[in-house]
Amino acid sequence: MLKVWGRINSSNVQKVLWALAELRLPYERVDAGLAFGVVNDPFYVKMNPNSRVPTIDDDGFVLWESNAIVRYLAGKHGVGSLYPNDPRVRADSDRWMDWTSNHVGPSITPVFWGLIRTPPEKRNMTLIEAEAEKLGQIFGVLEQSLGDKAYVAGNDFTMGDIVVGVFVYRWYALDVKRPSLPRIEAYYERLKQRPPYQQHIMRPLS
Ligand SMILES: N[C@@H](CCC(=O)N[C@@H](CS)C(=O)NCC(=O)O)C(=O)O
Repeated sequence: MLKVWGRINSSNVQKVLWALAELRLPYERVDAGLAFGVVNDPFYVKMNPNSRVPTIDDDGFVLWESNAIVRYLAGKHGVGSLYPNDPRVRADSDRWMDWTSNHVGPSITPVFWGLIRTPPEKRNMTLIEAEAEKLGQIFGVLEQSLGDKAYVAGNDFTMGDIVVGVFVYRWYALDVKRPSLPRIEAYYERLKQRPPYQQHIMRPLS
């Protein structure tokens, strides 16, 4: 059975768990990372020399990098749904995955760590507020692109929505100033209707 290593409060692990749930695939999960340790154990480093989560083992095929894992699972089990048949729609979906890594991730990480994993007296509020403001501008790009589409790559839910959706939840769950972005708000409401999103993503931040 497919095995996943990673703690459930990691955004990168959550992407994988959400994809597995959308695809209705059975799996076994092992807690790893931060307080759970494991990531520096020799057997783990052999699988994932970055000592990060998530890692999967699919019948002997070991893979790390959450976006690559989502693409792999979608390509193996979700052709025509999570993994669009049309190369252009697929590339569009894929592009939003890279967009989160290159644009959203670098700004949301210091905000998340500052507000959720740093005691109030040690928080660098100047940095947190500056990055939160940048996030408003970054999500403005998604707002414009959504137009009248229901999802990032069109009117169907695809793999790109999994990766973007994890960060949309975090952005709304963090206590920061946000500009009004009605298309993203409607998109977020749409995602909230999905049971796998409720189960794996809409969790208290920790
Ligand atoms: N680019 C990697 C990043 C992996 C990563 O940094 N994961 C974090 C959790 S979100 C981690 O392993 N942190 C250290 C730990 O949990 O011990 C991916 O997308 O899988």
